[in-house]
Amino acid sequence: MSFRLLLVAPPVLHGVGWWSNRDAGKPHLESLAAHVRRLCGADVVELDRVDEPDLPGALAHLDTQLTDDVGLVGISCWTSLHYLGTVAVIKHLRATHPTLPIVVGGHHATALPSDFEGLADWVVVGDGEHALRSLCAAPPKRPDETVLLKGAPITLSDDDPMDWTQVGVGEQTVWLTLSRGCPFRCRFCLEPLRGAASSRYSVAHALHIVETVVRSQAPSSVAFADPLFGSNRRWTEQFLAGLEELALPVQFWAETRADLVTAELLALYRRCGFKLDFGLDTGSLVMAEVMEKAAHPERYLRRSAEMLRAADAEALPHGVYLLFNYPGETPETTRATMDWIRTLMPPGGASSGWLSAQSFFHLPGTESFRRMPEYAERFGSRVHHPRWWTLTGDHHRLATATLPHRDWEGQEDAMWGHVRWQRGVNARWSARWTPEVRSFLQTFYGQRG
Ligand code: B12
Ligand code: SF4
Repeated sequence: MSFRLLLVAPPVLHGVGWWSNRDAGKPHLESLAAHVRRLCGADVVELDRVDEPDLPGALAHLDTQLTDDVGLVGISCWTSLHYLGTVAVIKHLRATHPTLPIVVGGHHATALPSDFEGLADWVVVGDGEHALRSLCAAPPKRPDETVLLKGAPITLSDDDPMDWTQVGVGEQTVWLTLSRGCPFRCRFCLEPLRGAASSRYSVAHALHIVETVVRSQAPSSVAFADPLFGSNRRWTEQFLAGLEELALPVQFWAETRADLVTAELLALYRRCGFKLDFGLDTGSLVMAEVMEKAAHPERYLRRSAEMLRAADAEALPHGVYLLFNYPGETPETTRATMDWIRTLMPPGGASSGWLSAQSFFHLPGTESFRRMPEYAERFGSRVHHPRWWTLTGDHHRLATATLPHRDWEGQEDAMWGHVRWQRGVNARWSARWTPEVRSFLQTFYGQRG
């Protein structure tokens, strides 16, 4: 093997609360490494969780990995929170190893490749597997200027190059991606604009992957990093039926939509040992339409309410995710969502849910990012820090500093009323958890620290 590729997860420099859960795995880097291993050596370096959280500590750790055989460094600007860490790593490498070629990829790089102009040698837009393979075919040389590489979408097939006995080694939670792509077009999400192809492993291969990972690594949980788990009903039913038969001694986690499930599926998810998170986002008909949550917002909310009640009746541990303050949100739509949530829990019923209410953040690569000028005109929306990822400071505070609608002017503090409201809802919901649900969630969160 002529050279080695280092795939670097850069430090997250201003994530504060946003990045508090450092339990995110690296299925993206594991997939990239597996796809080039026949051409060169490939290793993953995680600077987002080195012992020293400070930048000098992270760079010192990187230096220990930079042996003479390293011929290419790939940096994953996976989210916009990674931007300043990516720039810091590039500058460090340029100062210490000026001839070493650098390629950058990831969701932020895909959304704004121009952010790396004059910094990286190559910027990969989209899925990185094919583009990286072409770069690694021979030891790469630095080009004169930054070159944009359009990554061809990856299609998952059962003939995959992954060594599943090696993914997430030593992790309590192993992250697995069994499908790519999503058929929906929610405007706050980056998936619809990045042009990923829709593909998935066959049910038999997916079950083989999960079984191999669990038997070889004995994790306490398996989390699915699919953009939208359960987007294909038939596949999901067959996969869960197979998983139930395997009776593996782990807990599972996935993110899906309430309008995609059925009461039978919810029961199957529970019997398999899942905690399921539902990206509901809003209970307001107006906002469901603005966010483009579904082609028929009324049907979306009706179906979601039925299924969230069914999840409680089934005692399936689950999370309900809301996104307040998306452009167009008014005090009325906020109240509509809160009223809608109240209808989920009739007096005296049992619960197995937990509510997570977030405030909209401005993310490059999304339809909402593209539409800001339109929202400004239509709703009077404003984004106070349009390039927050380039600023130093609390990134969560900077990215969420927006005015969703002119109706909030003069009462901006009230926009954050959902934080206190959420606490009250969770106190009521958790008081109604059964002992089984409580014990499941204690184990689930206990593992994550
Ligand atoms: C699953 C997931 C998570 C999981 C973690 C998954 C994991 N890796 O462990 C959880 C739920 C923890 C999570 C959290 C967050 N997430 Co998230 N997440 C996703 C999701 C749905 C799938 C990611 C995934 O694993 N895909 C499959 C893997 C195999 O590939 P991939 O990530 O797509 O990477 C490919 C390319 O980006 C490229 N690539 C990546 N790195 C590199 C490097 C090089 C050198 C090259 C050449 C190419 C390349 O090639 C890869 C392989 O094809 C994406 C949306 C999506 N559709 O992708 C959002 C997404 C990445 N998340 C996002 C965000 C913002 C977050 C949070 C900050 C959100 C929050 N509310 O707190 C947190 C971060 C906190 C944390 N501690 O991680 C945004 C990023 C957008 C942006 N501009 O920043 C996305 C795009 C969702 C969105 N809103 O649109 N997330
Ligand atoms: S938020 Fe979920 S359902 Fe909506 S487009 Fe993104 S991945 Fe698909």
